[in-house]
Amino acid sequence: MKAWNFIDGEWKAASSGQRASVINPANGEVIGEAALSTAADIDAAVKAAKAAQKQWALVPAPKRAEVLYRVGSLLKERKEQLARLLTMEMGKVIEEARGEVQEGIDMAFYMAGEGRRLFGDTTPSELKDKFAMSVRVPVGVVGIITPWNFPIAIATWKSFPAIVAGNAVVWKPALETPFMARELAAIFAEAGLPRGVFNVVHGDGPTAGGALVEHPDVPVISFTGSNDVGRQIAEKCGRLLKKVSLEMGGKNAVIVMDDADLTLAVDGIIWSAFGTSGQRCTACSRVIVHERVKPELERRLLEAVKTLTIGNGLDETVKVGPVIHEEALQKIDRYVRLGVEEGAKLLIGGHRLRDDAYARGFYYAPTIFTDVTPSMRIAREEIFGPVVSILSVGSLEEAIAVNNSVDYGLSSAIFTRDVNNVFRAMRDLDTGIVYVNAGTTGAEIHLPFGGTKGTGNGHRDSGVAALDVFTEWRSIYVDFSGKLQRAQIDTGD
Ligand code: UN1
Repeated sequence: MKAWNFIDGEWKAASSGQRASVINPANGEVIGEAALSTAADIDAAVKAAKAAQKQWALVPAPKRAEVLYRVGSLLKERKEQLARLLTMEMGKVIEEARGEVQEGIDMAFYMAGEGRRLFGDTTPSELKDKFAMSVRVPVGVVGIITPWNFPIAIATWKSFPAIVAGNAVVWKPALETPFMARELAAIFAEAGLPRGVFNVVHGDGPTAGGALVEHPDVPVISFTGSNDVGRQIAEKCGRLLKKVSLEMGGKNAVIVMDDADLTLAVDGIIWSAFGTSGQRCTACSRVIVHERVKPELERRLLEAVKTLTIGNGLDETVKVGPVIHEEALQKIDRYVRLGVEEGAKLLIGGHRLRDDAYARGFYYAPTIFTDVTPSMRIAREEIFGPVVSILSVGSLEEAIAVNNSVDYGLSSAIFTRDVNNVFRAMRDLDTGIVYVNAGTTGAEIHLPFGGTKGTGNGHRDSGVAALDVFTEWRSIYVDFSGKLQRAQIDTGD
């Protein structure tokens, strides 16, 4: 399999001729190769996008939306095939891969609806015979940079609103997962999107991503990935006065109060901590439990972890797949060693899986630490693997304070049956997403997705909020009085 660039409606190898191997994390096999592009390829894509965007912006938005409806239908038709390919390049279990493709389908139909909305405001003017309104206008060429953990869903959160709003896109997907990008580009072409409106350039972050960020004809960058890279992008965009939307890490917690339904809490924790092998920015990596139920919760979590089947995600019975690559395995393992050094107690896991069945893939045992304190690094830093830390507290106030004490603010969850606890948590948890009696993952596409503090920079993906990233507001005043009327002065006072 090959994943070449998609520029101006054509498949092209990188201009340098370079390519990178794509590895299936479940078994270490090379499944194909992707173009390893340079600034020249980015430039070609931006040129094509810039030319195409001018025409695309003139297509009525409801017509633009018709392309998205067709994209949604094609994604739906190919859901199973896409899900299998997704599992092969990324490793997540097939059921989750289907869910991820579904997220793209949902986004297509939802954003297509925006073709007939894209609402602005009309508002009275302070002057006679004058009309005032605000409308959304496209920004031009949008640069999108996405991670490997959601190779298609995150791209849909960003490209669909950009395209329905009349922009053209240059997308630099993660090099680990180029095939979902290839499939999405092919679907756009089949759905009748004019050439040049959606372009894909594969490559590594510093070279291809860097060139996209720096390109003078790309006024907006939308990035999902690590905090470190996000900061570098923000610095560059700040210097270039570009609009930049950043969606970065999380250190998401599930709070379990002493009145919680523990069976439900365990289900929520296991799903959100070990689903996608913990490689979601929304993954639960902390459990903040009321001390009265701590022993019982630990006992039940241990029991539940032992039932998790680990292996190749294409096997329907497997619940936890591999992590993305060797480097990720080593990072996870370093954090686990650090947790032990810091004095946390390892309840279960804490090692990579090396038996025959796992030998060639990248597998880490689901890991639980307990007696973790809020100042330990394993309780503060994003590990991005199947590792969860249990911290105990004596009250709701303390639980909320511990939740809020980290540098991130993406998602949080509380299990309780007390309505007062619920409303306090809804008010005081400092995260962009709050769940009540559910784990920390599972955001739906029609709500804003993003977080506070180190998780982002105030923008949101998905939902109508995403349109704010990909449009400028234009305020328009129409004076039909036939004379000069000066605002704030000729108001007749
Ligand atoms: C991510 O991990 O970057 O809420 C996205 C969720 C998914 C999206 C996660 N719908 O867990």
